[in-house]
Amino acid sequence: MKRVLNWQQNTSILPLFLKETVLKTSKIIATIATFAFASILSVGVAATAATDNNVSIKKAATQTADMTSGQVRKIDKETGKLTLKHERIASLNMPPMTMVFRVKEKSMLNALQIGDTILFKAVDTNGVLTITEIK
Ligand SMILES: [Cu+2]
Repeated sequence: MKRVLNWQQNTSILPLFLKETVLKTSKIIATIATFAFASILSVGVAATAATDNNVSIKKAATQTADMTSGQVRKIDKETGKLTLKHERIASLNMPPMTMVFRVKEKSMLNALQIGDTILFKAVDTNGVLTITEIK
């Protein structure tokens, strides 16, 4: 009858160095498994990031570089103020919201009507958010 060596049952008869080798191998296999799993996770995260990028690129295409899309809610030609419901303004790190802006030139408001969707560029000048350009 052929005798099958089972290391778990026969560890007492195995030389010490062999037992250590078996333990080390188990640890290495566990480490490799962990790395493999981590790699699969990173690939998953990278794929998700790529998808997000595609969405951003599509959005940017409709906005042009540093301009943001907004809808005109209120126009005050007297004071040169414009209320917009705007999308995220990347350059100002501002989430989407409805707010009042000052315009650089009151004449910029002449062509606008409530409900218009515009592209605008806003800058922070000493805490005052000013629209410098409207398309
Ligand atoms: Cu805002």
